[in-house]
Amino acid sequence: ASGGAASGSATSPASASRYLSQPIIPGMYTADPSAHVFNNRIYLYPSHDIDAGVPDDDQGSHFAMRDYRVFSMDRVGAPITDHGVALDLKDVPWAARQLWAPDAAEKNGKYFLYFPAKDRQDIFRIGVAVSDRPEGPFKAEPTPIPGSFSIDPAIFRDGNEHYMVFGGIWGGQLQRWATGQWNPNGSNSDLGQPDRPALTPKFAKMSADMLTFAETPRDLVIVDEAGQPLKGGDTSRRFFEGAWMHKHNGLYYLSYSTGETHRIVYATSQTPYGPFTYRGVVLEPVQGWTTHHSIVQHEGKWWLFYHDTQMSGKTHLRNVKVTELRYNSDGTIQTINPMR
Ligand code: FUB
Repeated sequence: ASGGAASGSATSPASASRYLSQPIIPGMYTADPSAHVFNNRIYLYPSHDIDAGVPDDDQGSHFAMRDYRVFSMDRVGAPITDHGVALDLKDVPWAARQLWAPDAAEKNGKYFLYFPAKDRQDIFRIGVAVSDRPEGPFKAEPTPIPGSFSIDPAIFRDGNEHYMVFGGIWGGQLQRWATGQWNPNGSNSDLGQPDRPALTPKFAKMSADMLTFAETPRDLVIVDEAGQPLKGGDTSRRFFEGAWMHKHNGLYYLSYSTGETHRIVYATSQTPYGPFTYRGVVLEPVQGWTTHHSIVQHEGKWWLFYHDTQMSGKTHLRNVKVTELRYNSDGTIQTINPMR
């Protein structure tokens, strides 16, 4: 995430447009909504935004969240249950600050909450916490997932296997891991090589117990229509943060935020490991700097959960929304305009 100097650059004036959807969680600020269906109920695992008084910068320091809450609903449009605090920063032994976008998974009746946080060296790692119930509370493992780094974990289930896609550039620090090792003197933005292949989301199969990676994370390469990797300078299409994977009609879809160009875009592949071919825009810019989504199927329809800043007008105080996602018969996704 960023949202410092560029804060507000994607903001469409509310007076000029009508919002497509309204906030679904009143009374508090929530963002980065990861939705899953467990026991035929939709569970939401968002970030819980607060005003921590941290000044804006281009590393997203003002996103200084301290806990996670879980929400659920029978179906989209039904009343939403707030299950309260599911995990608190003070109960994560290794984490120092900034609980960013989480996700969750179920396996064999156990529920796993995956979350990024900065450790005491100010390096983003990804942790896991476990519960017997989808709403938690979750108990954090004592250390981050070994070999984890950067932000925005999203769990994709394919048959009996679970995979994690993760990563984010700029404040998400992915560029500092370009060699496979942490570079403390690395860039605050990207590789600074606009004509070279862009950084990619990372992807790893999870271990049988869901607590570690079963393999070294791999690159999810995203290519253009000519089969060439998207370049670092292709800022309207290249990966920035907030990746999500889903499967529709046997095709794998990788969707993500383009960061400073404020779009959710997508690419498709015949395999979860890619390469993924860029296909188009899922969601045009929302109000606010960040944009982050998830896609879930429930009761025969597909839903896009996302956020904007309608309730606050402030880039770090966001609110979750949902709208229907539609596919064309050729598998392409119909682009959604959040301000219509
Ligand atoms: O919520 C903090 C960060 O903002 C998330 O991790 C990013 O995806 C962006 O939404």
